[in-house]
Amino acid sequence: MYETILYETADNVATITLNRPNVLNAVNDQMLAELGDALNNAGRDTNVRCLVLTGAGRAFCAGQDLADIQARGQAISYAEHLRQGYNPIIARMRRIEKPIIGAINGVAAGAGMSLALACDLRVASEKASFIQSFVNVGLVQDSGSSCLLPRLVGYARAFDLAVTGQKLEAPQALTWGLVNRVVKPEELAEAAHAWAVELALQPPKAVGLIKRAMNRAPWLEIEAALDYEAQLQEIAGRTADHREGVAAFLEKRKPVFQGK
Ligand code: T3D
Repeated sequence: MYETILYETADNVATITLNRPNVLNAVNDQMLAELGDALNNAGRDTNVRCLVLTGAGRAFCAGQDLADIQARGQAISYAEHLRQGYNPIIARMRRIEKPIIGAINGVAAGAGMSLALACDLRVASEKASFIQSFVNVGLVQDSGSSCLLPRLVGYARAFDLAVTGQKLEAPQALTWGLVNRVVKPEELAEAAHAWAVELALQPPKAVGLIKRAMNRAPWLEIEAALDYEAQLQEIAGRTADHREGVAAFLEKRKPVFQGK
């Protein structure tokens, strides 16, 4: 049983809800532990083919709980806190071979924005916004923002957001390619779930390998990227789902992918 998050599964989709609404779902150590555990569960569960990450109440996530920072003082180093707490979660989100949709229901600030960026896809409420709040409290970007944000919006926009700590509203985030879709607040949960169900019907192995390839390819020379694609295609090409996809096409019917 979790106390700081909710974890629900339906229709081959696991929905994780950050659930400390009184503090805009600010992240404390218990939430880090529970989120890590939930991601591991979703990763292991073969019935889960897609994840949705969202927030309870009016915010997605306000980043690290600043009251906790003040209370802990210098008792733990910032580097260790990140290495033990946030970094494994962001790495897990990027490595888990299932799509993660961020359903961004409100403000995503600091490490909360990093969590949103670590999703594969983002659908945002019209009320959502994004803030690289780190600089506003005299800190630097962490939890992957320095890496993930420029890849989504380009260096100049990412740098501007990072050094000013200004709010990026959902419509602008859509124009910049930071979110895929913007919907009315009351439609967000259903839109995210419907999208996740759609993705869950895709061949899971192929989807997972696509995520693996797209995580790695940006750091490779073209020859290495081509070879990596060939390696992954060898794996995908041996799946029953590949044979089902080809058969369904030739028989003019919809494929049913079993994840095998
Ligand atoms: O080692 C390490 O852990 C380092 C890691 C650092 C990672 C980080 O994430 S650093 C950045 C931390 N986050 C922030 O600096 C954001 C702080 N919050 C805000 O700037 C604002 O709350 C928002 C812009 C996100 C939203 O503003 P607004 O006006 O809509 O709401 P509010 O009134 O400021 O907040 C509502 C309540 O949530 C309020 O509590 P109250 O007065 O009703 O009792 C506020 O204190 C609380 N809250 C919001 N964010 C946090 C928080 N409490 C603790 N920590 C927060 N991050």
